Amino acid sequence: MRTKGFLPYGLTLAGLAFASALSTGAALAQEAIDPGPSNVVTEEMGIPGAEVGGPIMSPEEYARANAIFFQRCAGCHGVLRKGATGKPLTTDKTRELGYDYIQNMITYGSPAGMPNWGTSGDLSEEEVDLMARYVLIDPATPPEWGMAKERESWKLIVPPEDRPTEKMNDIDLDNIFSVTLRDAGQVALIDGNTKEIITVLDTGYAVHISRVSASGRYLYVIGRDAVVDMIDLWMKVPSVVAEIKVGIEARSVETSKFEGYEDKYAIAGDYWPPQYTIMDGDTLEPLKIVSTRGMTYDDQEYHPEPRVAAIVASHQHPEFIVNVKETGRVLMVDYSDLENLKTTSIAAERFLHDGGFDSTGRYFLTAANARGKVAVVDTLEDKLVAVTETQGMIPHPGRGANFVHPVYGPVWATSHLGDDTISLIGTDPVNHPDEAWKVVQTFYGLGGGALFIKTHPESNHLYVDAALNPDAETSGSVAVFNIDELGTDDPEPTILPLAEWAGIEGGQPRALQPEFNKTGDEVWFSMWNGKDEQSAIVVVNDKTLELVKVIKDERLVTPTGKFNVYNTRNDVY
Ligand code: DHE
Repeated sequence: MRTKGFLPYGLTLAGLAFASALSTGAALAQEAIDPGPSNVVTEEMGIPGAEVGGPIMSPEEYARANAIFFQRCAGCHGVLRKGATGKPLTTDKTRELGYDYIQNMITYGSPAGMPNWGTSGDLSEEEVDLMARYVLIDPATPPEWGMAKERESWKLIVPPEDRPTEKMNDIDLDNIFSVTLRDAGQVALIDGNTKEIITVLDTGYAVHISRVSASGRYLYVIGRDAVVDMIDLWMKVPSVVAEIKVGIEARSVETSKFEGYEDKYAIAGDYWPPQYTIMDGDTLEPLKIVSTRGMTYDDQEYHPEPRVAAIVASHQHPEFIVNVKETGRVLMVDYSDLENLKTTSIAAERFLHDGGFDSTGRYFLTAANARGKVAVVDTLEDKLVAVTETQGMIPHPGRGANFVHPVYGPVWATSHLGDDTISLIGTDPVNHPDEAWKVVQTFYGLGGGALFIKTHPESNHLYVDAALNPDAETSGSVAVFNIDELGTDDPEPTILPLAEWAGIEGGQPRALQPEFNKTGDEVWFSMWNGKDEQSAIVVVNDKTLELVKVIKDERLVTPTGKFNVYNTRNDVY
């Protein structure tokens, strides 16, 4: 039995035999560990507290824990552990909770959205123990990443003049799915018609999202390690033509879509350092880096780590719409004059995360997930329109789902990470002014741990996953609602047991992120399993809700996000 409090092994700081060795922790750590795929951080950070006789772990352990923290935990809890989607893990909190509580939480997770890292097999018992000790130590601050480092990392693999002048393949580019192979550090491009893998490309680690240039020619992907890869879909076999590392931790990338600026710029947002980079859309040459550090929108206190979450490209102005999580600001970044950069800073809500447009492309709805709200921005007027309580715990829409409700007219839907609530928000201020920006209906999906919700203009179905639910049967299934039947009080979903259909044995394959094909008659799901387990993609007929195909291939390692080129390019969701 471990003691509650800071010293899990019942040791005193002064009594640690290896304490003196820790003052050289950084140097040792550099040599001793496998830095992992995303860990510039690990290489440059010493152990906080080492100089005063702590902490309670060896430099080797600390470096490993750092690697795991940046790969698994920092996204929700923050690099400085101040919390956002996940709870704060600063030592005033963790030492109060104590080792046992933390070890249990990491092992079993919670229905409120904390993954069951231990029982799912993602972390071994020994790694859970390591992480429980690690969060009892103060966080270290990782290094900065400015223009010199960005330029040094920039590789123009095929310059624009050496690229094809016309499409060199007969692939239906609009129906390609760009599929993240998370733990392999790759994306698979899958032909949406034949369902064959076209190619598998090396990218940054754990690509978070794929976005497509306005012309549909270039695909941009960003790894968790902030490596952006640009893929030319016109080549005989689509290939990476440029690459850059824009920081240390990142989640978002987007391209300029306004008329006259098609394919001209790309933008990437960092979690660490908190900043965004605007790049040349043809080459990824970095042009402008802007820090997001500053004052929170409400208390107006300085925040050292306001991370860039979702970015979308405005259809109304030459602007990128940049969510800054911790300050609660939506930045409308005008890219028409990069030298004299104009930015409208919209005070929205904390902690902004993901979101998407309404069906008209004018309004941007984005989750302030730790506050249970959705902020609505009018991208024509560049103004906040509403901040709406979603009535569920931790709204997590992905880009959300737009459809016409039988009673309330056009709505946008979000699911929730913290519980099974699905909330519909009215989006038509002209014909349904009483419902606009209000929650018009809530009903219930499969369980907590829902990450993504999706429909398509051609579909009469609304799909919701529960990918992070600790229960294997729940996380392996998806709930489908008939949109025509949403007029009733408590609509009942059809449950599709996708893990069973996929016929995967072993691990906990999680049904993740519904994504439609171009024509909207098929919907694809990732069956996301452990790195050493079998994963798959399951394709379902949207009209009949029957299985079309299970795509299995040994190259499909940990598939997560899937992005249909046409739907992503045109913001169809
Ligand atoms: Fe995501 C979207 C951040 C965990 C898969 N995720 C996003 C976006 C952000 C984000 C900011 C919106 C990008 C945009 O639109 O520009 N995600 C985070 C986190 O901070 C978080 C909570 C923790 C972390 O450590 O990363 C997190 N996300 C996950 C996962 O665990 C998922 C399931 C697998 C993974 O790769 O780590 C995951 N996130 C996705 C996917 C999208 C996404 C598939 C795009 C959904 C869409 O349909 O647009």
